[in-house]
Order: sequence, then structure tokens, then C-alpha cells
Amino acid sequence: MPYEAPDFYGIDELLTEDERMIRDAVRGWVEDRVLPVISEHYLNGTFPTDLIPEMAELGLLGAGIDGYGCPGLGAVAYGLILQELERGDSGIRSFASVQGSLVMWPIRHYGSEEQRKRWLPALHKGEAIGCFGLTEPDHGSDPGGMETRAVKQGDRYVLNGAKMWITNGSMADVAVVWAKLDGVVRGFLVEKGTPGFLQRSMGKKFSLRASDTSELVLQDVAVPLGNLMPGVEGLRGPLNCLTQARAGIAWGVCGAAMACYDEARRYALQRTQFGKPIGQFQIIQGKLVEALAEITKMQLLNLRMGRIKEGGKVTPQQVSLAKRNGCHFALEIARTCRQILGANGITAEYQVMRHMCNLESVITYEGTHDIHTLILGHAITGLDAFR
Ligand code: TGC
Ligand code: FAD
Repeated sequence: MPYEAPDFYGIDELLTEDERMIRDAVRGWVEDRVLPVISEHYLNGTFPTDLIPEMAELGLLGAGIDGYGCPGLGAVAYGLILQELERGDSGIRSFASVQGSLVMWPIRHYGSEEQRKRWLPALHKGEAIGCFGLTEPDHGSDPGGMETRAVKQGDRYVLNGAKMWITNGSMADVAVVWAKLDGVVRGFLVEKGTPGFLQRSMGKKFSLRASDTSELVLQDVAVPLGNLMPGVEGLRGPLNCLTQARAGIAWGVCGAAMACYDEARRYALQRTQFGKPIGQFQIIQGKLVEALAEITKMQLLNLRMGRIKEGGKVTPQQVSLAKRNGCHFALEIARTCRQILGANGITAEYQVMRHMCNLESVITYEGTHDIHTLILGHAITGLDAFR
């Protein structure tokens, strides 16, 4: 049976023809190329690197970036791409999010002309891979406390420090590394192979197994002065990138929830207990209805957020609300749908448990659920409860 994407409120009608076309193309690619291989990659803890050229060919890397050979799609079209990618696996969406929103976006907006010309076309074509190094072993929710330092020495900046939990970290040809220069947060481009720069994959994960999560160690790493991104100073630099990526996550987790719902609904129709399809029991119907209701709300929220973003007016707090809400309910839906599948739900024959485990990371990265609660609490009361 082909995938039946839930669209209870006819949201398709609110999309442009181009948006639907892009969404359907990615949906088909995920069906044909991601779903047949992703379970095996997940079990093996590997990222399907052979899919990178195909993602590039489809124009999915940095699809929202304008200029430098990139398509400059609107926020809704870009969001729909991420929704479909995460229907496949959060690791595939993470790869695209980091490349597009956390590497290409800062290079496009804060980079020098030379940096843009050097990296953006290559990153878009998948010829180069990027990562974003903000989190440190001792500074996750509080990136302002970062200890990584850059010091100017003649015609070089010398960086020292460590970054942890970095998506695409060991695969990356270029790392956007945030470090303090004279006490102020600045962004540097550090290339693979630079002496003193170690990119080490982190193992033993139960979540996001089909994704490269790595640590970056910087020991007297000397980069040319031209590797500093000149366009921004302070913590708002990385936080602005996070606003881009968090918006994409809100769309992505909706895709994961849609995948779980679709799988659980069809399972409930074919699985018989007590002489009836389990979908005929009220409790199972209740679970499916809750899932559909939350998916529908997510879809409407994302669409509205996307349209406001396209008008250039979205606030970081509006994005926080969508990221927080989406992750929370996607995880709830994945857990509920896994239960609907009974014992089968814990196997790699089905998607639900893989999505459920992935979503534990997604609700944690790019600001935990509670950090987004505090961001919103601050917005509505004016009172900072972080400290
Ligand atoms: P605070 O004093 O509030 O702000 C410092 C400066 O930043 C500005 N700002 C923002 N700018 C843009 N977007 C936002 N969302 C912003 N939030 C704050 C603020 O106006 C100020 O600017 P200026 O010019 O006045 O200096 O900073 P704080 O130290 O109190 O921290 C605030 C807090 C806790 C909200 C923030 O640090 C935070 O969001 N923490 C969570 C950390 C996080 O999300 N890390 C993500 C790491 S990357 C990642 O997880 C990638 S996973 C990718 C994948 O695989 O998909
Ligand atoms: P902590 O900050 O130590 O938080 C621990 C707990 O304390 C959380 O529940 C948190 O909500 C709570 N807490 C913290 N402060 C407060 C407070 N003030 N009030 C109430 N509760 C609080 N980072 C990158 O830079 N780049 C990446 O590409 C990247 N990819 C990632 C991929 C994966 C798979 C994962 C799991 C993480 C990734 N991260 C990345 C890191 C991620 O952003 C951090 O894990 C996240 O920001 C939380 O930081 P922490 O893990 O250090 O938790």
C-alpha cells in the first residue's frame, strides 16, 4: 500500500503548484532511495553517504539559499523538503539541515565574498560537506559560556578548544567553529586536515544512529585571517543560524510523526485480535485520532510560520514555539504509534521505534524542550528565568 500522507485539513490546497511538485519529488525519492536502506544503516550506525550526490542532484542542499548557484526556495518549499526527508529518517534531515541552515546560511549571511564563492557552490553540489561547532563538553544549553578561544598571531588566528555532539563532524570538509576572540563570539571556517584539527566520530548512540555525530578538537589550529566570517559578532551570530535550523526541525518532525501515524493506521487495519482488526477498538481509534489531531495542528503551525518567514517577519520566539511543540508531539505520536504495533513495533521491520529513538535527540538539540519553554516564558513575561 502506498504511503498516505495525512492531510485532514486540505493543506495541499494552500500550497503553490511548485511547492507541491517539490514536496512530491522528495517524497518519491525518500520512498525509492531512503526507506529501502535506512534500517540497515541505523542498525549498523552508518550514514548513507552514497545518497549525498543524489540529494545534491535534487537540489536539496542549501535549497533555501539564494545566489551562488543555489535555488533560493521559499521557507515553505524548504520546510516541505525537510518534512519529507525526516519522514525517511531524522539523520537524513539533520544532514540537510546542518549543511543548509547551519553552514551555508552563515557563510551566505556572515561570510566574505571570497568565502561565499569558495564554499557555497561546492556545498550545494555536495562536493563539500559542512558542520557547525557550537556545543562544547561543558556548554550545551549555555553556549555563551564557551571556552574555545581564538587568538590573533600575525597573519593567522590560532584556535584552541573542543566541540562535542557535532552532526556531520567527522565527514566535514569545512567546520563553522564558534570561538571567542578578545572575549567576543566569532565564527571561523576550519578546514579538514588543518594541523591540530581532530574530527572524531562518537559511537555508542541509541538515537540518530544513521547520522555522523562527532567531536571536534582544536589544538593550536592556525587558520588564515581570511577564515574569520566578518559579518557578525556576538552570540546572536550562532543563534540566528539556529533560528533557521529550528524552523526546519519543526517541519522535519512533522514528517517523522506523519510516517509513524501512517504506519500505525495501516497496521491497525490489518492486525486482528479478538476476532477484529485492532483498529476497530475504541482505544486504538482514540490513539490514532490524537495523533492525527496533533499532526494537523503541526502542519497548520508550520505553514503559517513558513509564510510569515517568507514575509521576513518571523521572530525567533515564534520559531521556538513551533520547534518545541513539534518535537514534543512528534515524540508522543511516535511512542503511541509504537505501542499500536505491539511487539512488532520494537523491530527494525517497522519505522516507529527508529523515529521514536531519533526524536529523543531532536527534542534535545537546537535547544531542549525546556530551554524553548524559558525562551517563550521570557517573551511573554519579560523575565529571564535562565539564570
Ligand atoms: P542572550 O543574552 O539571550 O542573547 C545573546 C544575544 O543573542 C541574541 N539572541 C538571538 N538572536 C537570534 N536568534 C535567537 N534565537 C536569539 N536569542 C538571543 C540576543 O538578542 C543577544 O543579542 P545582542 O546583540 O544583544 O548581544 O543569550 P543567553 O546567553 O542568555 O542565552 C540564551 C539562550 C539560552 C536562549 C540560548 O543560548 C540558547 O538558545 N541555548 C540553546 C543552545 C542551542 O540551541 N544549541 C544548539 C547547538 S547546534 C545544534 O544543536 C545542531 S543539531 C543539528 C541537527 O543535527 O539537525
Ligand atoms: P545541558 O545544557 O547540560 O542540559 C541538561 C538538562 O538541563 C536539559 O534537560 C536542559 O533542558 C536542562 N537545563 C539546562 N539549563 C537549564 C535552565 N536554565 N533551566 C532549566 N533547565 C535547564 N551541537 C552543535 O553545536 N552542533 C551540532 O551539529 C549538534 N548536533 C547534535 C546532534 C545530536 C545527536 C545531539 C544529541 C546533540 C547535538 N548538538 C549539536 C548538541 C545539542 O545542541 C545539545 O545537546 C543541546 O543544546 C543541549 O545541551 P547539553 O546536551 O549540554 O545539555
